[in-house]
Amino acid sequence: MRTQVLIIGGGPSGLLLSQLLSDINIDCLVLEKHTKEHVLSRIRAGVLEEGTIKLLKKAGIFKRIKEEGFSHDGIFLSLKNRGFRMDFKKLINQKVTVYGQTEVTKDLYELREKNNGKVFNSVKDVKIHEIETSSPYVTCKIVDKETKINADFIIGCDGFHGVSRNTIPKEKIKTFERVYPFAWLGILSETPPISEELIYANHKTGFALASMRNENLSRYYIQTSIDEKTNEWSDDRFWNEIKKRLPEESLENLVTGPSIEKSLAPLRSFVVEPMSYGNLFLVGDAAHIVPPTGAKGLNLAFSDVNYLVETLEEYYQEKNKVVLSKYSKRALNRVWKAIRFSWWMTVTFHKFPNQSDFDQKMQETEIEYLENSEVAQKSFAENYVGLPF
Ligand code: RFL
Ligand code: PHB
Repeated sequence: MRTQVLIIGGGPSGLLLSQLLSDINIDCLVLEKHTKEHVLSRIRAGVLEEGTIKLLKKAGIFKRIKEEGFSHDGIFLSLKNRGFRMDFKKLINQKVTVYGQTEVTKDLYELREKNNGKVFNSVKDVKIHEIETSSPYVTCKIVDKETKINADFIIGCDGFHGVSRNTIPKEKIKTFERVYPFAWLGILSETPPISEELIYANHKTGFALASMRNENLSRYYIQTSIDEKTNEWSDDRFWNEIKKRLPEESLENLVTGPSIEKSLAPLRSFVVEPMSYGNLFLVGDAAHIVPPTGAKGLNLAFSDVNYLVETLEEYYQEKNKVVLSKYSKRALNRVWKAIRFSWWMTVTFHKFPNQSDFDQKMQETEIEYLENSEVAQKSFAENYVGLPF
């Protein structure tokens, strides 16, 4: 088998990349380790930036986002059970859209199927070869049949635990990492959301986030220790804990009910530099991880996709390998800014083990400054709605 661009990973970034490349007549195929059902069972991101929406529109999947997504002009931040609103529309005339990653991925799968895109699921033993040469290839098992696929380029869209990044010799890349000493316990519940907009809360017992998927589907998270077991968190225990952390004035709107999903996510900041090696390019979580506090991971994966499509388009027009080095530079420039914002949100809103009184005061002062300074709010808003790409 042969293709121009071989994409490893059929998550949101792999699927979007394959659609946008097909749209400009670059031949590509996607190899995904899991079944489509498994990929669509993962509950992850909820907030889409304007740039992401523009890119999804360009790819041709806006209908359902427009009908079912929610435009949010602001968010609430809360300190010591008292909330205040950040009005993005008033501050910078921008908004975000609440529409789940699961739905984005479903829309992308449907579009690839409609356009006869080549997406292979349940592909095992993906191995990358000869990325330093001009004839890289991948070997894998497609429905238990050993397969070799030659390509011009191999793209790692295979997430943090994929194979692509680890194919690059250690001495050719530098990694930057911070692992946070806590996790997020998230639940999905078929109850109306507590608030029309998201609430991010700093509380002495830990961070809490109230988010949503639709009028009757709420998504809540609380900070817990990393070694927590989800089966030790009954729904009652979760609701009691989150009630302590959210703003007091919102609690009268809290509708509790059984959870339909419960999961624990560790928090980490991670970047690999550069984001390419030879004819291998890394995209999204394969190259960088942000803690979910800033709602940036999926959006960042999609801005990588945008830069890579532009780079590959230029390459195939000009057949000049020099243009390929632009991708990593352009992507990293934006990645580091999202890493900074997500790190800042994380260290400002979470309780650290043995946090000193001084550190506590710094968190409180950061949030109070934000509440009272329009300049600080504008800077926050610019980052939260997403820097342009
Ligand atoms: P994904 O989604 O991990 O997809 C990678 C795909 O590659 C496949 N794969 C392989 N395929 C073939 N061979 C192999 N050897 C393979 N190894 C892996 C996997 O099966 C998978 O299908 O990476 P991608 O596409 O880069 O997308 C990144 C996003 O998923 C991620 O950044 C976001 O979910 C992060 N995130 C959020 N991002 C936002 O922009 N806004 C949010 O509000 C937000 N909230 C979140 C989040 C992530 C969370 N968790 C669970 C980490 C909230 C949470 C709780
Ligand atoms: C979500 O709805 O899952 C969500 C929203 C905002 C975040 C993280 C996750 O910052």
